[in-house]
Amino acid sequence: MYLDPVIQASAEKVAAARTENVKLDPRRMTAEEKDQLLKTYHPDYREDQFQILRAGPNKGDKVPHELASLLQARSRVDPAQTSLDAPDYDVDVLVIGGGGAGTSAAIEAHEAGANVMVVTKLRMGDANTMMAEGGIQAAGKPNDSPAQHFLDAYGGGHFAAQKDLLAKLVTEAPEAIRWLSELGVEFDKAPDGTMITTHGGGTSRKRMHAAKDYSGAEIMRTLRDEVLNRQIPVVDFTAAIELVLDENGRCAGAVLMNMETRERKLARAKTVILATGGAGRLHYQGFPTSNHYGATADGLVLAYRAGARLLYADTLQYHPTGAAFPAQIFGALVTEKVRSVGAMLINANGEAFMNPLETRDVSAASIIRECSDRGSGVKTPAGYAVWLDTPMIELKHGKGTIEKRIPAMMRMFGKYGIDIRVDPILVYPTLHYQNGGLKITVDGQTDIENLFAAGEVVGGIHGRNRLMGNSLLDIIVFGRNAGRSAAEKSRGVQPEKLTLAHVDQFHRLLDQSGAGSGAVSPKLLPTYNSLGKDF
Ligand code: MEZ
Repeated sequence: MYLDPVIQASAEKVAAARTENVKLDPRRMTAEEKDQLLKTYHPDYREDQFQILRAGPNKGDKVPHELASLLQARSRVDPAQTSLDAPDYDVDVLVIGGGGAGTSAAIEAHEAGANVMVVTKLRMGDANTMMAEGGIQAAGKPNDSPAQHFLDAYGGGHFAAQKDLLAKLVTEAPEAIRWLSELGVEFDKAPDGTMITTHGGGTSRKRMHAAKDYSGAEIMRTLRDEVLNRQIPVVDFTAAIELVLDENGRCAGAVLMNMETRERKLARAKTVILATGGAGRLHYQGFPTSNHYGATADGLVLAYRAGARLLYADTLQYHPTGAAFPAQIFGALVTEKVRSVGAMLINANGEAFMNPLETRDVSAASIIRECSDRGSGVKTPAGYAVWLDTPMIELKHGKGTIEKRIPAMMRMFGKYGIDIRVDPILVYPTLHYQNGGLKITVDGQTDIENLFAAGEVVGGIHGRNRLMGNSLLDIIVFGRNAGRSAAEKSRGVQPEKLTLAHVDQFHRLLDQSGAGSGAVSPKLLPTYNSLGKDF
C-alpha cells in the first residue's frame, strides 16, 4: 500500500493487470529497433553531456564532462616539494584498491611468493564488489560453453569488446567459480549439490551463479578473509594520490595520503596494480548511483597523467532498475535477479512494455522512453519511474520464493514499509558501471611498463555494454591474472631512481594546450563529503 494516492492508483492498475501480464512473454526488439532506441534515449548519446579531451594520451576522444575535468586537472602533488629519497614502504607488488579485483590480485601475487601490500583509501571491502547482488556468470553446465558465453557478451557489448580479453574472461570463468568455492563462497546449490543458475539480461543460457541476492558481499567476505589469513599487509584509509615512475618511464610506486591526517607517505614497488574501481560517485548527467562512496575515477586519473590510454571512456552503464522510491534508497541497486526470477517491467497504465531480459542499455533506454516521450511513467517525488512487478515472482514460482531468492531486496524495501511480495516497486535507471577504462594487454599490463590494472578501472573487456554478472567475473579472472603477472614481472625489476617528472610534464601540457580544468585530482571522495566541498 502506497500512501501517495497517485502512486497507489497506478499500483492498483498493475495489480489488476497482473494475472494477464504474468502470462506474457513480450517479444525481443530487433537490432534496428534497439539501435534507434539507444540513439534516442540512452544517456551515452546525449552529445551535450560530453566533451573532447584536449590533452593527454586520449586527446581527441569524447568523455563525460565530469571525467574530462578530472583527467585534465592538476595533481595534488607538487614534485618540487616531494622527496623521493626515503620510501616509507618498499615492496615487490603494490596493490592500490581493496575491492574484489585488488584482493584477488593480492592473493595471487602472495601465492606467487611476492612481497605484496594493499593500500585502500577506505577499508578493505568498501567497494562496488561488496554491493553487487545478482551473481557471477560462468558456463559450467552441460548445455553451455565458454564459446556461447563469448557470443552473448560480445553481442551484448555491441561487438566492441577486445576479443582476447573477452576470450580469457569466458574461458577462465568456470575455474573462477571453482577457486571461489574452494576459498569458501557459499553459492546457491540444489539439494543434489549442483549449482543453481539463472538467466541475466542478454544471456542465452542460465549461467548466473549467485549467493541469494548478496553475491558480491559473499565473495568480498571470502576474499577479505583470505587476505587476512595470509597476513598480507593492508594499509587502509590511505589513498594513492600520484603514481611514481622510474627514470625509464616504468611504474615504480605511488605517493600515498592518509585520509584522516593527510600525512603523505611514499611506497616504492617493483610493480603496481591499479584496482581502484569505478566512477559512479561522479554522478554523470546528474544520475543517482548504485556505487559505493569511494567510486570517483581515481585510477583513471592517476594512470592517465602518467601516460596510459583509456578505452571507451564515453560509455557508462545505467542499471535499468535503481530504486526510485522511497527517497531514502533513491538510486540503490535493485538487482537484475528480480527480473531473472520473474518480475516484469510495467508502466503506469499496467502495461508490460518490454521483455524484462533485454540487455541493460536497451532496458534502461526503454524505461527512459516510457518516462519521457511516451508519458507512461509514474510520477514520484523525485521524477518519474516504472513498476517492477515483484508480486509476479510468487505467482510464477510459489509462496516463499522472494524470501528465499531475493531476501536482501525484501529487507531493503521492507524497512520502508513496502512488502515486495504484495506491492510492486518503483524503479528508474541508476549509474552503475563504467564500461570503459584503462587499456590493458591480456597479461593485465597498461600502456605503462610495470603498471597493471584489474577490475572496473579497466576498459575493453565488455565492449560498450556489460552483461549482468560479467563484472564479478572480471574482477576475479583479471584480478588474479594481474596478481600473477605483476609478481612474475617484479622478479626481474632492479630498483632505479624514482621520479615525478611526468607530473611536471603533464602540468606543462595543460598550460600549453589551455586544456586545464582548474580542478585538482584524484577527487577521492564525492563533493557531498562531510566537509561539504572537494576533499
Ligand atoms: O553484474 C552486475 O552488475 C550485477 C550482478 C548487478 C545486479 O543487478 O545484481
